[in-house]
Amino acid sequence: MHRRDFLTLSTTSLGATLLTQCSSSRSNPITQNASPIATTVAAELYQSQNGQLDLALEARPSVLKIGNQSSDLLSYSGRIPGPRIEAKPGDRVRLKFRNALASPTNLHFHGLHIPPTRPADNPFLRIAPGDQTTYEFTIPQDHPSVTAYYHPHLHGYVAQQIFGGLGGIFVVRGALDQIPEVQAAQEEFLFLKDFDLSQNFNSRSGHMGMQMIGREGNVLTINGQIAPRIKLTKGLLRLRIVNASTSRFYRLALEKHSLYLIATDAGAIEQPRELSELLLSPGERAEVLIKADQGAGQYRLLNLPYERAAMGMGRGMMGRGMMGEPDNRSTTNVLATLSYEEDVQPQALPDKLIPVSRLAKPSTQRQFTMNHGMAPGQGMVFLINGRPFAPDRVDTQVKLGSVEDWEIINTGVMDHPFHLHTNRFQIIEQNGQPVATPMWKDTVLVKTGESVKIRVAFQDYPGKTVYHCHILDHEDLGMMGIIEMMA
Ligand SMILES: [Cu+2]
Repeated sequence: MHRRDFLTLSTTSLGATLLTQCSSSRSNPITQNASPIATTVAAELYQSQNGQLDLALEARPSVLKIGNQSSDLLSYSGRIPGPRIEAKPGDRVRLKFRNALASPTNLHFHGLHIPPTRPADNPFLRIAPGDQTTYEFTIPQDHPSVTAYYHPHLHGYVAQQIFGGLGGIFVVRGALDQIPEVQAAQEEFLFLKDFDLSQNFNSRSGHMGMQMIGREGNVLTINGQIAPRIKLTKGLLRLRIVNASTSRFYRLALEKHSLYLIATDAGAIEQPRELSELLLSPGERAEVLIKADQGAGQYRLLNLPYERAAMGMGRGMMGRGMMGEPDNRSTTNVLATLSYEEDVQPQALPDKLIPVSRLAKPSTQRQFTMNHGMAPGQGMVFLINGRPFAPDRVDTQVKLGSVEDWEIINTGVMDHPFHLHTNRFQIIEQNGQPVATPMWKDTVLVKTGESVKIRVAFQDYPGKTVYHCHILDHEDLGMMGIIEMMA
């Protein structure tokens, strides 16, 4: 029962048989972008020492190689993905940030429960080209273990800057990392990002049609590499996966292996759940364990087809397909190859993970309807409750300490992943059906024509922040609202 609830929520409800079908089906050719070039390379790592983490980060234009092709990209300190940042509850983080881009920018710490105000996670901060600022915050003592994601968040520039390459992983280590079976696993990070290397940088924003559907690139990477090989030296693999793409969805499956989900965006679940596939929309993260129990061999990590717009919509009205872009709708891609040899012995899964507390009954119910419309002189705009984003308007006021239920309804023709900053939430209902498995999320996919009810406890931090669609072209085109948390 619980398992079924979960599967309908986080996957496209297709069974394990799909794996063999898509490997052999002619209408679903598997494309491999290039021959595998390397094993995964860990991103440069900044770890806290004695409760303090000091680092400098610069957003800058960079010529970097993706596969064999050098390209004009954007990076944090010359790296794609940006340096991996790791801290622990109680740590003080001080991040000196410089903007060497040609456009204004800022940083959002997606998945961290820290103040939404300056100098922490303020999405309204505008750092002009050439300027610098210091971000400074403390990871709360009770912060969960998470795989968080830092990226630019200045309205109007987000999609282009993320599509250019900006983004990195921010890990908070804690109780989940100390579970013996999890600790004994081989840990790998998968930072999923698509690129358009075919044109010069400034023309890559795509025509308006691509922005409407949400721009996608035809080069798929993991940690900046095309089809990397991951060699297992242990019998249990822990994958910490971030969808860091601007718009692309990933529907992941590993040949012959189940994925055992252990954590969603904003924390661990209570016990591992077996999945045949995992759907991640932009901004979502997940952690899965994989048992090396299928015999020595090579197994492909696949990205299965997924349609994120109502039938025909992407091809006709929005101009996708006219671009000649390979898309997710009919193609299975090989994202990586996992391999292990005979001497790798399967290791046990943990029985129990971390309790997920049930939130109190809500004092307030709200509805948020996501749709799109035409605005005079602007063309298509993306709307929440009929309004596009306005920087000077507070859309939603909540009281700190209260619990609220939000029903998010998608009446448009495209899927929209809904993200709330600062406070994580639980999914209570999907299309009117209760969701029995408690899990912590900060981004939830609301498919076209569907509705999701989430429950949020507003904790700790007063101030203004935002909620928005995490297809970042949609966010830039207006699908964002301002929330003020009142002390
Ligand atoms: Cu959207």
